[in-house]
Amino acid sequence: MHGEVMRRPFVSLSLFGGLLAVPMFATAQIRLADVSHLSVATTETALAPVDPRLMGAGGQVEIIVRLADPSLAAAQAEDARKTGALMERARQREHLRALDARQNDFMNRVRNLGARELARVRKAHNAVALRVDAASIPVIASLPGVTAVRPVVNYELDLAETVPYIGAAAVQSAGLDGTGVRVAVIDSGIDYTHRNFGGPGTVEAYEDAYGVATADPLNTTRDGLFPTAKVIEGFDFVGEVWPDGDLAHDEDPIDFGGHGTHVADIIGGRSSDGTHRGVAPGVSLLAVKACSAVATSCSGVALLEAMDYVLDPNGDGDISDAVDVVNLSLGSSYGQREDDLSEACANAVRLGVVVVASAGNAADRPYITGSPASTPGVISVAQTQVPSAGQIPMIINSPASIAGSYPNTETLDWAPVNAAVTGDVVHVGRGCPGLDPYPEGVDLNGKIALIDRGACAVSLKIDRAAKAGAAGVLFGLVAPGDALKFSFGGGDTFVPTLVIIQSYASLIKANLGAPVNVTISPDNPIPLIGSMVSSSSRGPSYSEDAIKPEISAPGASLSAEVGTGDFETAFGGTSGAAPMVAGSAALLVQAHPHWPPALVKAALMNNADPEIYTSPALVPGVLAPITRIGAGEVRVDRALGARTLALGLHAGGALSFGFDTAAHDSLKLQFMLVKNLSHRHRSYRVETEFRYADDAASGAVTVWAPPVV
Ligand SMILES: [Ca+2]
Ligand SMILES: [Ca+2]
Ligand SMILES: [Ca+2]
Repeated sequence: MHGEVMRRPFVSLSLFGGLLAVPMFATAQIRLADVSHLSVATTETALAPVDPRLMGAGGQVEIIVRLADPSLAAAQAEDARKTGALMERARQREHLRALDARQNDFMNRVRNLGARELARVRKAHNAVALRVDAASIPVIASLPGVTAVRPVVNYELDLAETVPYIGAAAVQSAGLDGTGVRVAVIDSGIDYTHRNFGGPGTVEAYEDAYGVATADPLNTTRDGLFPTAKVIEGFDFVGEVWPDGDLAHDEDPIDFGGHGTHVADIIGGRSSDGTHRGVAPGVSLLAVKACSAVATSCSGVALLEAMDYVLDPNGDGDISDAVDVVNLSLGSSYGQREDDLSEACANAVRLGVVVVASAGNAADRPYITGSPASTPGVISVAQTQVPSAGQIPMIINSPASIAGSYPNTETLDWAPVNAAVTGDVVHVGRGCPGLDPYPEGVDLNGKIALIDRGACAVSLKIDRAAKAGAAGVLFGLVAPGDALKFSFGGGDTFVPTLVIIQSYASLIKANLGAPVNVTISPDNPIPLIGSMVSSSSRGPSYSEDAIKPEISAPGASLSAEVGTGDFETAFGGTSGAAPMVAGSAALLVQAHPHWPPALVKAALMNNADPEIYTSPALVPGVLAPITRIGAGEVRVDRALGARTLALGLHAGGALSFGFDTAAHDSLKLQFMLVKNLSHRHRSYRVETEFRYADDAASGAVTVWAPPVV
């Protein structure tokens, strides 16, 4: 036993003394965690949609160009579905030859642009993969027959990264994959036609199941396409209209918004070709739709219906068929026990269902962590960085008086720093197109534009500066606080951009006479492995003063993108972290089908990695507070190897001593259960230590524990 639970008491008794003034209202509407990074390609121009991730790209890039003609699967899907007959082999070959000829025509055009063919596909998808100069993308998007231009997926950032990192690959190769375990995903539905759920993996298959618009009746009926071998049941408690209209029930929980599809894939995806695996690729999934198809909200009514449903999926009034694990990647900030969904979750846990919920994306603010994650028996999940993450600092080259590396920055997915740029800084003010004329005589050619936050979409400001010739952009905040991300709000021309904090912007402005020469470079980022994502919500829980979140996992896994057939995009926030833990729980349930949820939770918490840092870029070497990461980052392989478990008996797993005013001496006593899973006698020496040296030095808290158990 590592003894983490015993040597990490909640010792910050006085730290929270002044913090009860935190507003204790919860927002009225349950909301999905932030999905603003899931930007959508524009469609109002004559150009084919260009994925926003390609905007602002420079140099050689790898793209996939989707072509208009139906792929072989699409060409016969309609016939096959209506007649039950596939094309004859000769006709299939003829169709492939026709597609090949069109692809040849297309390639002849783009070779003139210097494009190099990487691959072409015609059966599940009609597309060509190219390596091309980014400057050619608008031309390619305007060619006849092109329907979409997207980046080639970078597999260094996908589940092949996060699944091994948390130990799940080792568990899978040892023979455990969640087979026989049923996991309910209460979310926006699941796109069960996607390749990563063993579906046909074509846009056409999705359209057969969902239709082509939210008003299409196909998304209310099963059409013989649902359930599937992977997504074995489900229900839609929301319909496609809410919150713009009434909730509506239907029997087809197919996803449109995309959130639930990502979550389900991270938990238990397994592609038909075997190349893509979630944490527990053998699980059976239930798609329980309680969140809007057209907004990021989840209905409080539908969520309760969903919780009823997961306890009795066959609706016969007998809950012996309750699911094994429930994932809720959603929440409401400042979660409290006076919450219907939290109560429903508590009842499910009591029945024996493992419930996993995201802690929230409301950042490092004490008590802000949301419900239902704040429910004692629920496993609350914080978000840590994926192993490959890195932070790009702003480098000031001159003047010498301020030269150096400035790490408090953020990058923007739609204006990525994909090449190094160096230049003198020109301050253009707020810079809103049509609202804020640039200062007289400004020349941005080859320069780095410093733009102030405010008044209009960040992307429109960057678009304007890029079109004026700027080589890069520093986007300066105008109020104190850490750097933050901004979502895409229009525009089509982008250059490498860093968001910088107010003090950096002020420093530059004060030295502009010099001039100030700056480099923005993707080379040598500060590694962020083993650290918090700044947006992950902090605990403790409001109602119980208990340790929440309780565990963490890397978010931002590359995972299934709804309605695309076989595409994947990065999915982050604690919404992406919770399913890593839900999948891990499923592996434990398979190994130990009789364990109550408290033991599953204890195994995960006892064996997590506590060496997680706050921010290697901003405060190197400072461990993250327990109220941000709980027991640490999940390691499911270690959890499965546990021979002894230790769990607190009062606060849902951890040993939490709660809040105290520290105005007088007080003594707090808590008990924990130590469970020997082996058939041998074991004894452990118990040691206590403080997480921070200044806590130990203050002498404010004395911890006693039995020396041996
Ligand atoms: Ca349908
Ligand atoms: Ca539906
Ligand atoms: Ca039943």
